[in-house]
Formats: sequence, structure tokens, C-alpha cells
Amino acid sequence: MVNDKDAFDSFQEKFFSFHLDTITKEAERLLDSGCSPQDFLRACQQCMEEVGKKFEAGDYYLPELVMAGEIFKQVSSMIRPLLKFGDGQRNMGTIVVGTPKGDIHALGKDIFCILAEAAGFTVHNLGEDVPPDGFIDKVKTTGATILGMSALITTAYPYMAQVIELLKENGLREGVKVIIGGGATSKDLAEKIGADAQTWDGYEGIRIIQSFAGA
Ligand code: B12
Repeated sequence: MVNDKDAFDSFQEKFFSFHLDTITKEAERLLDSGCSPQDFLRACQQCMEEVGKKFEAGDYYLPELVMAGEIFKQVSSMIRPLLKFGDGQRNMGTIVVGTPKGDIHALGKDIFCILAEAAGFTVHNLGEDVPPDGFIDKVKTTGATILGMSALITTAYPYMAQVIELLKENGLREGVKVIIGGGATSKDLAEKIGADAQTWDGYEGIRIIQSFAGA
């Protein structure tokens, strides 16, 4: 067993080389050594936060954002099979999740979907840049009682609000709990648009939807 803290520090250093081969080899070594997949995922998420800060500061440009996204995708696909939440055996209910129109960020939403599946939910992942009608149609056809929206960019706000308005117009709001997540969301936003919950953490998101499901 490796010392997770040192190993993650060294992994994070390697991450910023953006050398995919070196990074995935290191990830493989870490996972083989029995590190905590949850903590490893968090360490990767910290790298993405750092990339975001550097982008905002003008030290990184779009190519770095794209490379970081690709690296995170590869490494998280190695971590995913090891993520567990609860026994995953019980059927906890159905959830529809998507990134609303105006936003193409996928990675955090996909992680939340994987965790929800591991926790025993039936998950319908609609993908990214989803128009408001897309959410409503899927809720109708699946009978989902939970709807999740992920937003990393502020242009998605009006569409998130529209989804909740459409739920009301279609007489679905009473039977559907709405949770929002991702860096561009906040408790204030949730209150403003009338969502039931908000989080920046996928694991907390699972605890919230478990409570929605009465677990
Ligand atoms: C990678 C990345 C990209 C990649 C995305 C690749 C992909 N396939 O997803 C690419 C290169 C495509 C991209 C594009 C752009 N990006 Co970008 N991107 C990022 C970056 C660096 C990391 C995002 C990420 O994947 N994080 C890792 C995941 C795991 O974390 P997470 O999303 O927060 O998810 C966790 C939780 O939030 C939660 N969660 C997430 N969703 C949900 C949903 C529910 C229901 C629940 C319960 C929980 C939950 O669970 C996850 C696990 O814990 C961020 C920086 C940052 N700090 O976030 C910028 C960032 C989001 N991008 C930004 C920008 C500006 C852009 C572009 C406009 C750049 C451009 N000029 O073109 C475009 C957007 C185009 C569009 N219309 O959407 C800004 C957004 C500013 C804002 N708030 O409006 C950021 C914040 C960078 C910055 N600091 O300026 N980006």
C-alpha cells in the first residue's frame, strides 16, 4: 500500500506535464497499489480546479483546458469501476440527469451518474447541451422522480430555470425532486430557480438523492 498523500502529490505534479502516457501509467500504478479511488478522484478534481484557475488567470489557454479534460476523462474511466456507494443492489428509483442547453461540460455530470448507478439508481444520462424539452420528455417517458442538472457555465442558468417552469406547466413538479450541481451552481441559484437541492460534490449529491428516495 502506498502513502496516499505523497502518491497523490506526485501524481498531481505529473498531471501538469499533460503527458497522457506518463499520467495514465502513474494512475495505473496508484490504483494497483490499493489507493482509495474516492480520494484519487478528488485529487484529480483538484487538478481540474487548478487548471480552471490558471485558465482564468491567463496562464493557460483553451488547448490546456481541452488536454486536461481529455486526461481527466481517461483517468476517471480507470477509477470508475472501483467506485462504490452503498451496496448498489437495491432499486432506489429513477433519475434523469443532463447538462442544460448552453453548456457542454460533461465530466462532473458523468461522475455523478456513475455514483448514482453504483448507489442503485436507474440513471438516464441525457448528455450535454440538452434543451429544456429534452428533460421533460425523458421524465415523462421514464416516470423519473428525481431530475439532476449539471452546470459549469453561467449561460446555462436560464435554461435550468426553464426546465423547472416546464415541470410545473406539465403538472410534474409535485412528483419530481430537482437537484443541481457543478461549479457554476450555488445554493442561491437553487433557491432562485426553485430547485430542491444543490451541491458541488458528487458524493454529497448521492446522499441527497438517497434522502429524496427515503433511504
Ligand atoms: C475541462 C474543462 C473544459 C472542457 C470540458 C470537457 C468535458 N468533456 O467536460 C472543455 C475544453 C470542453 C471546456 C470548454 C469550455 N470551458 Co471549461 N472548464 C473545464 C475545467 C478546467 C474543468 C471542469 C471539470 O471537468 N472538472 C472536474 C469535474 C469532476 O468536477 P465538477 O464538474 O465540478 O463535478 C463534480 C461536482 O461539481 C458534482 N457535479 C457535477 N455535476 C453535477 C450534477 C448533479 C446533478 C450533481 C448532484 C452533482 C454534480 O459532481 C462532480 C464530482 O464531485 C473547468 C474549471 C473548473 N474549476 O471547473 C473549466 C470551466 C468550467 N470552463 C470555463 C469556460 C469559460 C469554458 C469555455 C467557455 C471556454 C471557451 N472560451 O470556449 C468552454 C465552454 C463552452 C460551453 N458552451 O460549454 C469556465 C466557466 C466560467 C463560468 N462559470 O461561466 C471554467 C470555470 C474555467 C474558468 N475558471 O474560467 N472546459
